[in-house]
Amino acid sequence: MLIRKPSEIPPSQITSKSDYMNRRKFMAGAAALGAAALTADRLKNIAAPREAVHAATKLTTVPSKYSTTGVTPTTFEDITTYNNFYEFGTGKSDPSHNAWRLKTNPWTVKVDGEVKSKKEFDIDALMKMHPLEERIYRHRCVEAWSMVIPWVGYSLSEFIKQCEPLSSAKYVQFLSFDDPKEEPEIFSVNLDWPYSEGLRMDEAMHPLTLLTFGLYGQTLPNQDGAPVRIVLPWKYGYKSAKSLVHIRFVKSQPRTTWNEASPQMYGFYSNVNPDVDTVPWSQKYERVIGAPFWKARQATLLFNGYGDQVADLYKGMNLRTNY
Ligand SMILES: Nc1nc2c(c(=O)[nH]1)N[C@H]1C(S)=C(S)[C@@H](COP(=O)(O)O)O[C@H]1N2
Ligand SMILES: [Mo]
Repeated sequence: MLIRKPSEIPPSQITSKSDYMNRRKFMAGAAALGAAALTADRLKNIAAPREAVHAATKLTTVPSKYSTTGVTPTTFEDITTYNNFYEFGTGKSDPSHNAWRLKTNPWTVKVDGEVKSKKEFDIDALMKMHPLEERIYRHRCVEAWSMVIPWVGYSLSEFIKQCEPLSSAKYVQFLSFDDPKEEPEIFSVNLDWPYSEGLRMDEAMHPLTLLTFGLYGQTLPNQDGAPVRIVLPWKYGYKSAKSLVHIRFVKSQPRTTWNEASPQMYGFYSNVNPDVDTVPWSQKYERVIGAPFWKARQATLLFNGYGDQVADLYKGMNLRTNY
């Protein structure tokens, strides 16, 4: 893990004012006492020997036909220090400072709902269920910035088969770990925890939907959602829930965190679409993290460029009303 002094954080990684303004309203007016405790805690965290806590493990991968070619991955540094993981604070560098507290071993993922029988999967068993692939995907946040990330994982569909869902399962719900003992910053964010996301069954079964265990050939850094998360390259980043502990197969559309917080802004589908603005953000362009300024502004692509593979999922649907 990286340890950096605040002075070493380049300006590009400091939360821009608009990012801050737009999500600020979800922050509770934390009581002064709580805020002070949090600051003291943060100072403690900066002093902690993080490498000792989370030594990354190298992962063996096979190439994948689903990997995006012709794109240069964002640096490991940017991918692991410019994060959204509100359980560890809302600043872009907060997760890299705070997520060392998360204990990722032992770890189990519980599966229930509309399945033949309830199951629990140990993280080591999960990682061995199918050969791990390297999948280079474009990653697009609703805050109109983008990265290219070499993830490691396998298609979620492989896992879903092992879960033996019933025909009554129409949606899949993903729930993240939430425990203030390991995520004290969670208290300062006024969202309905645990973080919840959901997909229609056919979206979850799509081969591009990745059950993700690593990036850059090693286990996920905590701030990127260790030890297991979802990655969906054609949707805004918030659909990709991190640090999963519970997967439910359900009959109807599950609650999703950002939709619940602001339904006008964040729809259930959240497919990347340059023509549907996420008021107050325009989605016409994106800012490429780490790119020189003359290349940093890039036109947004419908389905983030994955239309050839995923457009069929939405055939006949109005993408404006089903945003
Ligand atoms: N549990 C949880 N999952 C989450 C989030 C979060 O705050 N909590 N943020 C989401 C958002 S907005 C984005 S853009 C991606 C960021 O993933 P990254 O930090 O690995 O780039 O994670 C998503 N998954
Ligand atoms: Mo995001």
